[in-house]
Amino acid sequence: MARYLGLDASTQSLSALIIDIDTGAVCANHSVVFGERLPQYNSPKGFLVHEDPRVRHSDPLMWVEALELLLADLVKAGVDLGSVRGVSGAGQQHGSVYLARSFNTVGAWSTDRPLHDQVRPLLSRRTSPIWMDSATSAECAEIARAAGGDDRVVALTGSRAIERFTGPQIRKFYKDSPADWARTSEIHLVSSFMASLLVAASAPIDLGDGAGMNLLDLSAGTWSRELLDATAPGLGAKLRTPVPCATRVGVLADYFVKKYGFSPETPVIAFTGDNPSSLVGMGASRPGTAVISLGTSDTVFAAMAAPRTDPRGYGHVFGNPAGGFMALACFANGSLAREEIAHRFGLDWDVFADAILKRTRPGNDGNLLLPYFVPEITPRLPAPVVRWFGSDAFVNGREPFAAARAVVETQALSLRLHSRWIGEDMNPILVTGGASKNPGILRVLADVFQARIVPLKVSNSSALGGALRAAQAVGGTAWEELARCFSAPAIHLAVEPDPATRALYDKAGRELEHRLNEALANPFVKG
Ligand code: ADP
Ligand code: XUL
Repeated sequence: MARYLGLDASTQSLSALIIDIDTGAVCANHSVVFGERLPQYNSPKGFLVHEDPRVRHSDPLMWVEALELLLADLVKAGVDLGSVRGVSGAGQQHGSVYLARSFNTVGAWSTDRPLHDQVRPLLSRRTSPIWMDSATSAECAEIARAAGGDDRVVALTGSRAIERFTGPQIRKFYKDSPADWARTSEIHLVSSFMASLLVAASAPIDLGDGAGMNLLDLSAGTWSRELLDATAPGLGAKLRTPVPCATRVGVLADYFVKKYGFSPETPVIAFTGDNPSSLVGMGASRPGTAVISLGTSDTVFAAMAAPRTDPRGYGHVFGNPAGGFMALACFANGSLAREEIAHRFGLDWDVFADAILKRTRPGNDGNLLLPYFVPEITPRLPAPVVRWFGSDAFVNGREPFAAARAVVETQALSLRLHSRWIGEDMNPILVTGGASKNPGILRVLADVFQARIVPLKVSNSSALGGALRAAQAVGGTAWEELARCFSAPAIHLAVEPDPATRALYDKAGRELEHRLNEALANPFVKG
C-alpha cells in the first residue's frame, strides 16, 4: 500500500488528508477547527482578538495542540497511520514563529508529556504574527529605503515590501522587543514550524513559502544579503538555508511512531505555503490553469510560464513546488466579509446562495458595496471602508438579499481587476476553499470572469497538495499522473458563464474601479 499524508495548518483549522496511490482513493480527510476544539486559546477565528485591527497574532502552541488532536482523531477513526509512506504539508503563508532554543537542541520529544508543553520553553516570543497582520507599514518603508527602493525589492523578491510578509514582521519584532530579539536563535514560517515538530529537528524553509518573506532572492534561490541587512542585524544566522520544495527534511520523530502508530523512518518532505500547496493539489502546477481559492482570504493564482510582477505593486511571485514560479493576489476581505454581511442580515449560507440565484439580478440594479471590514491587502485600504452605493433602501441597509449579492459581486469584480497582470488564461477557473461550496458565489464568478468555474471532487486542496508532494518526492510518481488521479473536476458542479451578463459586468467593473480609486484617494471618508 503506497499511502501519503498531507497536512494543512491554515488560518482557522488544521487538516489531514491521506491518499492511496495504488487505488486512487482518498482514505482520510479530517480537520480540527481551532475555534471549536481549542476554545482555551481565545481564537474563535484562528487568531487572538486585539483592539488594534492591524494587529493579528496567533498562539503557535494552538497549532501544536491541534496536531495532537488531529492525529488522535485519525487513530480514533480507525485510520492505520502505519501504512503512511511519506508526509508533507503546508501552512498559512507569512506567519512566523520565534525560538530561543533551536529545534535541533530537542533530540527527541518525550512521550511522557504533551508536545505543546515541550515546545513552550523553546519559544522566544509567545505569539506569532500571521498573514492578517498589517501593523508594519513603517518597517516596510524602512526596508524599501535601505534596499534602494520599491523597484529593487520587487526585482529581488517578486513583491514590494508588504505588511504581512515575514521580513517586515521580523523587523518590527527586532525594533519593539530588542531583548527578545537578542535571545531568538531561530525563526520559522508556520510551514517549517509544523515540519520541525514532526521531525523533532529544525526543518528548513522551502523556496515556495520562502518567497513570501521579502527576504528571498528569487532568481538565486538564496536569502538576499541586501534584504537580510535591510531587515534586522544578525538575521541571516537565525534562518536556515532555504531548500527546494521536494527536499526530504528528516523522518517522523519516534514520538509519533510510539503515540500514533506511524512506521519508523517515515520520510517527511519540506512543508510549503498553503497557496503553493493548493496549486499542486488543484492539478494546476503547469501554466494554463488559474485557481481562485475562497478560504479565510480569497486568493487568485496561477503557475507562470515566465516570471512577471504586478506593476501596481499588489501581487506576488512565489515558488511553484513543481518547479518555476506562481503568481498570486490575496484579498483579506474574503470569507470574513461575506460572513459579516450574512451575520448582519441574519442569512445562513443556503439563503445567501438563494439571495444571489433567485432573489436578485446580475448587476444588482446598480447597488454596489465596498466591503472592507478588515484592512485590505488588494488594494491596500485601511479598515473599515464600508460604503454603500445605489437605491435609498439599499444604502439604508434594508435590502438583505441585495447586500449578499453586492458583497460577492464586488469581490469577484475586484478579483478580476487585480488579476489582469498575471496574464495567464482565466478560462476555465478552478475553485477551492470553504466558500467554493456556495453555488451563488460560483454563479457570480462565472459571469464576472465570463469563464467556466470548476470545483474539484476533493476539497482541502492544500492538504491534498501536501499528500501529492510527498507521493512525488518519496514515491517518484509523476505530477501529471497524480493530478489525473486526485485533482479530478466535479463536472456536475461546474458553472457556465451567461454571455448576456458580459457587458453589464464590464460596466460594473469600471464603476468599481472608479469607486476604489476614490476610496484609495481618501480612505477615511465615512461610508
Ligand atoms: P482556511 O483554509 O483559510 O482556514 P477554509 O477554506 O476552510 O479557510 O474556509 C473557511 C470559510 O469558508 C469560513 O470562514 C466560512 O465563511 C466559509 N464557508 C463555509 N461554508 C460556506 C458556504 N456554504 N458558503 C459560503 N462560505 C462558506
Ligand atoms: C497569501 C496570504 C494568505 C495566507 C492564508 O499571500 O497571505 O492566502 O496564505 O491563507
